[in-house]
Amino acid sequence: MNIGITCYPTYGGSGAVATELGIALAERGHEVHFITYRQPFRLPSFLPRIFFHEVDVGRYPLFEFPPYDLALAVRMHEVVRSHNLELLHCHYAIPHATSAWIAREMLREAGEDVHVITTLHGTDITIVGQDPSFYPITKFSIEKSDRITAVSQYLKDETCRAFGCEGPDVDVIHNFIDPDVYNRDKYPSLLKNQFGKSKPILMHVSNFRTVKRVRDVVRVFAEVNRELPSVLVMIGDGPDRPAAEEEARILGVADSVSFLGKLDQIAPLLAAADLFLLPSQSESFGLSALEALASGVPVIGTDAGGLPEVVRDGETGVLCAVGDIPGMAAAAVEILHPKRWSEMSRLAATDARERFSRDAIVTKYETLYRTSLPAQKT
Ligand code: GMT
Repeated sequence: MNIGITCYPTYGGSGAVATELGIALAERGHEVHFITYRQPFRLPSFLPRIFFHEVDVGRYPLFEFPPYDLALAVRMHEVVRSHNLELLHCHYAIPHATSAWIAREMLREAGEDVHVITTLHGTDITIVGQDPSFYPITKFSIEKSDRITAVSQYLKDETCRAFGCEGPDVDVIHNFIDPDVYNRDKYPSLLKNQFGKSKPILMHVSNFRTVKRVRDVVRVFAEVNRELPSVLVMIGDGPDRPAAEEEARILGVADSVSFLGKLDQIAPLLAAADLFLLPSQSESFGLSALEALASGVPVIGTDAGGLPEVVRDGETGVLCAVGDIPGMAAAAVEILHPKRWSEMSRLAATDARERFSRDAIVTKYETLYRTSLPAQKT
């Protein structure tokens, strides 16, 4: 198949999933065209059967807000025609699914067509999509897609609750990991060399948005550190990073907290972590938690959204109520007992591989494509 993929190309789980899906599809012989404003961050410079089409939003003095959505629709339309794409797979509804609808309408005017599949990832449904300024266009774009997938059962239910289920059925296709990449045994322990082997390493990876509650990460760490001297490694960047840094200073733990900023290769760092902290307000799936589990890192998180579908509470991690700092800290200390940690770490890596391995999940997308395309196109 010739497949177009549109995603947010910078940091974020939806871009990571879209890119890794594209890479896996190309490995299976499909031709994959990424259509977006920048080269996706997990895409290496060259891979066979993968192409990148940059969306350029020209500047014009009148455009205080350059219309990316329209430029994207025009590029989609052009790439579909010039590369005979059979389907456009949009990751994150806004504005990608809307642009795809425009591109498809333009094609239909000329008697041509393309299939539009939209994968819902999270705040496109739970926050931004429900904002009154976006709600009607989000609902419209979902209903106009040929097929919809959601990355968790929670997100599917939330989509039906908030937007109704009048559009196409929503298929749940969970996120996935490459078990060869997220493998604890594969990497030298760079962080242990830096911080010493005796102190447990707690880790958080995110884009530091409010929904991630990064202050809570530092608060949980401060309580753990009082009982069990440890270090906290914070990876990523975003609007709430200054708040997290301030919290570390206020709580007197700044010397034990390292903010590493945005990094592309997370697997070698996860391989050195002892615990992963994800105290999010809401998390449709929690790809970073899955990557941690696959790396043998138990997760302390919240029982919010789709996280309970990823973390087996009490077995591969512990999930507490949002904001329950003492509960999360107590669970962390308990898990860090060597015997308990070894059991959980082993189970986390096994469970992640059994339920969320790349091959099985990519096959689900492939099957979805094949069953949803008109017969002559498969
Ligand atoms: O929806 C977002 O806020 C952005 C998105 C992203 O690009 O990181 O995150 C969502 O999609 C990920 C990939 O499917 C999920 O693992 C994250 O849980 C989800 N984020 C939220 O629900 C907050």
